[in-house]
Amino acid sequence: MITLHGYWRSSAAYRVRIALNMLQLEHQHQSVHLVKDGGQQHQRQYSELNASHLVPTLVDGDVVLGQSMAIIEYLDESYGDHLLLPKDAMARAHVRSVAQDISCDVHPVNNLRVMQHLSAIRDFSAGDKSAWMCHWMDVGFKALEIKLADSAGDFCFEDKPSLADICLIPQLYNAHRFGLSLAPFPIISRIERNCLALEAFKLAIPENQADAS
Ligand SMILES: N[C@@H](CCC(=O)N[C@@H](CS)C(=O)NCC(=O)O)C(=O)O
Repeated sequence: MITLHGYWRSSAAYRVRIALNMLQLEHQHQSVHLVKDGGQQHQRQYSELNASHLVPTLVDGDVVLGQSMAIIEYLDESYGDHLLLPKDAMARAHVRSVAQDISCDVHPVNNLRVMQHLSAIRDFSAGDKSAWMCHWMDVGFKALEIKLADSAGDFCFEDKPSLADICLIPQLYNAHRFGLSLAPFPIISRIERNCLALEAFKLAIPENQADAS
């Protein structure tokens, strides 16, 4: 049985949940509460699985894997026959390019540990944190809206959901959570509506997870 160690509000874990659902893989969840007890990601039980102290971690038999993008590609290649990433090298590179606009350029600067460090060294208030996060999401979405004008249909790439959509939707969840207006992003908003109409995406919504509080 595949086990996903994650947290309901983790956008990186949210990506993997969508992928597991799209691939229709039987799996179970193990909650790692990122705030309780000083952050369970720092406890030995979990850090022995993931030396980075970050969720998610996937356990599939002998395979123990961190990093959501690596996990999703592993699942897709092992079980999905390239359902989530195109077989064609150029098309695959374009999907990865959009996915990495979010996973490499937006998400890391808004991570919990970055926010905690800013609070520690600069006395960031809750309002400062929201403004910081919205700034980086806005920068990322502005670029994405332009890129997607060339590629999007119902989804980021034509009419088939891919790794790009899997990264976009959790980032949009954070945008709503922290109050970023999506009005300037009609293409992104259309893709969001289409993704959230799909069962695989609906099941993965943070509030639908057992550890949601
Ligand atoms: N690049 C990693 C990022 C993982 C990551 O940043 N996870 C966050 C939650 S979305 C986390 O565990 N944060 C805990 C912390 O900052 O202490 C991935 O894609 O898996």
